Amino acid sequence: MNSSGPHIGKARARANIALAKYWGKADVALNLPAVPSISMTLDPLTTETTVELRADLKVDELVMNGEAALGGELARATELLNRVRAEAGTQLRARIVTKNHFPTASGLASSASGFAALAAAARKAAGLPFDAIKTSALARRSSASAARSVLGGYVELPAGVAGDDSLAAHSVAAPDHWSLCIVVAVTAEGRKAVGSTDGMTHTKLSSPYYEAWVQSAPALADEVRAGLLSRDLGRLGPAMEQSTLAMHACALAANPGLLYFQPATLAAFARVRELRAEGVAVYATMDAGPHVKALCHASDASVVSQALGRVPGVLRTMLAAPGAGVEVS
Ligand code: 2P0
Repeated sequence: MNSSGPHIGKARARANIALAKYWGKADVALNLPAVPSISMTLDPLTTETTVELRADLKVDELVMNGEAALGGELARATELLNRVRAEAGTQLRARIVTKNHFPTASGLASSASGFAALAAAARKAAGLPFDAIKTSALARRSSASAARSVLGGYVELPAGVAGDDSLAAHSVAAPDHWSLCIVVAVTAEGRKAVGSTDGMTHTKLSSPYYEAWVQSAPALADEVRAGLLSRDLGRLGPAMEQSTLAMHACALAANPGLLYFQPATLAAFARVRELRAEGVAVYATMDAGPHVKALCHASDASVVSQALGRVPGVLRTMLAAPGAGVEVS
């Protein structure tokens, strides 16, 4: 890396929703997923991150949403920076300032947009040229879903092969390929009880259904991809619902079982199926939390949003559309 001049990188990345779910790791040390996943990158849920490499710092510093972060969050950022420093040949420590522009408790994780933005900003600060594959692989080591947020539109992260640290996400289709919408039905406030990484480890160790999930997930991802490419919601939607429910069935069967549902979760899921019976093309998905995310055509978004907003226990709804990949400046 050139020692002169300011070493600053800025990046903006968006959250994503998995249409075919990732759950379980093929290699814990390299954070490689055991199954392929396919997602939609989401507007307007963005994270903006600035990384400044400075000679006057002894340790990395992290400011998240205006507050100094320490402990595990800082350690995860330092791990990513250490990989960038090794590639760029620098010892400089970093000051990281990151801000989430998410609606309060949106029900969508910020780790995907956060690590995608950090990976891109850190590489830029270190003078490394933009490279979507390397940025995605770097983000994936920190959080596998973050590999997908590096790219815009519809994105796939294949299953990993133990020992192969090069795994990165790739584009399935651009944001304007299809104007789908995600309606998030927020059903609870606050942080989830069991984080995704711990939940996946626990599931692998104790669920009798884990191997069945890993065996069945690729065919579901194939259906999701085929439905996406042919713009066939009647094909994509059922495969997405099955992927969600199979992932949760696998986690529910762990010992003790991982129960991410709240009563309002099931009520909202049921409402989505009722809407479908009434003729609206809408399908439900969930992540490792209690919120329901409904996938529909953009033209049906207000009908779906109003219906889900009236479900008892749904606190509010929020809309998201296909968004761009990481932007570096
Ligand atoms: C997904 N989730 O495909 C799945 C569906 C949650 C449920 O990716 O351990 O934060 O950091 O790689 O990426 C959330 O897991 O997990 C996730 P790590 P990550 O979106």
